[in-house]
Amino acid sequence: MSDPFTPQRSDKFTFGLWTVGNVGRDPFGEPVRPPLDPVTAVHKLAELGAYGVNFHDNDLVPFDATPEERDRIVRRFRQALEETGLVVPMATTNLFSHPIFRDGAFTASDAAVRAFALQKTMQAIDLGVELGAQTYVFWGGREGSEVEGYRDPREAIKWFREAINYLCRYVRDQGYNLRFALEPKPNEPRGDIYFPTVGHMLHFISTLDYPEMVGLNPEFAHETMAGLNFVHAVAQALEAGKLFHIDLNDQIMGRYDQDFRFGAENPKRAFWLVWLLETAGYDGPRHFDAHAYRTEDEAGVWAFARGCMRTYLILKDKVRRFQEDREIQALLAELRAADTAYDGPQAGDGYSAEHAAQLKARQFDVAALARRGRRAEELDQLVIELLLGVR
Ligand code: GCO
Ligand code: MN
Ligand code: MN
Repeated sequence: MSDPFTPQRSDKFTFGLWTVGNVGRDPFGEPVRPPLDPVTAVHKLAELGAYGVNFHDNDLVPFDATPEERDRIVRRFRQALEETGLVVPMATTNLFSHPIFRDGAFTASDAAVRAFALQKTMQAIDLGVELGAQTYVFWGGREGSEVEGYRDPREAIKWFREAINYLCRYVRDQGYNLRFALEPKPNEPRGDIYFPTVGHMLHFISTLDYPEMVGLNPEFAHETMAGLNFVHAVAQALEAGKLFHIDLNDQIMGRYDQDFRFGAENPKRAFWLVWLLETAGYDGPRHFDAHAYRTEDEAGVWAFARGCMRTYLILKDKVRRFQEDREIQALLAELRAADTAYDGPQAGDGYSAEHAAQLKARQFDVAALARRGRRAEELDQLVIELLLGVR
C-alpha cells in the first residue's frame, strides 16, 4: 500500500539548515525566498522522513548574538529536535561569509585572522557537540587565492595543518566524541582553493598528528566541477577507511557551483554512486548539500527536499534490480569467469625472488588476450535500459 520510495529515519537522510534555508541569493540577484526559521525546518524535515539536520554555527546563532540570545536559540532548537526525534549528526563553522574571512581563515595571511578562525571554530565545535554532532566538517571555502604574489602556498598548507592539529588536541582535551571530515573543492568562492580534490585531502590527512581522527566529506558537485569522476573519488576515500560523511547534490561540469537536487543532471553517475555506497556498506548519513532552484517558493523547497530523498531511494531500488537482473548477472559472471581463468603467478601472491623469476619465465598468449573485447557496450546498454525503466 505505502509508496516504497517514502523516506524512513533508517535511510539516514540529512539536510543542512543552509540547504532548505537557502534564500536564492546569487551574484546577480536578491533573495527570492524569506529566511526559514530553523525550528520550522526541523519540523518540516521530520514530516518528510529525514533523519537529521546539520548546520554552520551562524545558520543557527547569528554572528553577533549575545550569550543570552545564543542560549535562547539553542533551547528552542533543542526542543524542536526533541519534539520531532530529528538528530544533528554533523556541524560545521561558517569561516567564509563575514568580511574578516575575505582572504581565508586557517590559511589567511594575517595571523590575527587565523587565531580568530580558531577561536570561532572552538566555539562552534562546542555548539555542535552540545546538540549531538559526532562529525565536524571543514570546508575551506575561502582557503585559497586569486593571486600568488604574497602568500606561499606551502605556508598555507602548513597553517591549515597547524589549525587541524590544534583542533584535534582541543577535541581530545574536552573528551568530545567527534571526528573531523575535510571537504575538498577546486574553486568558488576563491579563484582556486587549496586541497582541491579528495586525493589532495587524503594525502594531507596522512601528514597530521592525529590522522585517525580525520577523514573526508566529499561532495558530488565538487569533483564534478573539476571534470573528475566522483564515484572513483568516493571509492578511494572508502578504500582508505576515510569516508566519514558525504555531500550529495548534482552539477554540470564546467558551470558555476550549481548545488542541484541529487540526481537532477547525472542520474547514471548518481546510480553508480548509490551502488558504491550501498554495496560498500557505508552507514553514515546521506547528506544533501543542495538547494532548490531560484525559481522556487517555499513549496518548491519541500518538493526539492522530497525529490533528493526519493531519487536516492529509487536509485537504491535500481541497484537491487541490477543485482537481481538475470541477464546482467549472467554477463558479469561470464566476464568474471574469463578474467579469473588465469592461474599463473600474479601480484596478489606477493613478491619473492623465486616468484618474480617464475613470472618472468611465463609465456602469455598475448595475441589472444589483446583480441578480447570487454562487452562494455552490452553491459552499459543494459544499465541504461534498467535506469530508463524498460527492464
Ligand atoms: C559549498 C560547500 C558548503 C559546505 C558547507 C558545510 O560549495 O558551498 O559545499 O556547502 O559543504 O559549508 O561545510
Ligand atoms: Mn558545494
Ligand atoms: Mn558541501
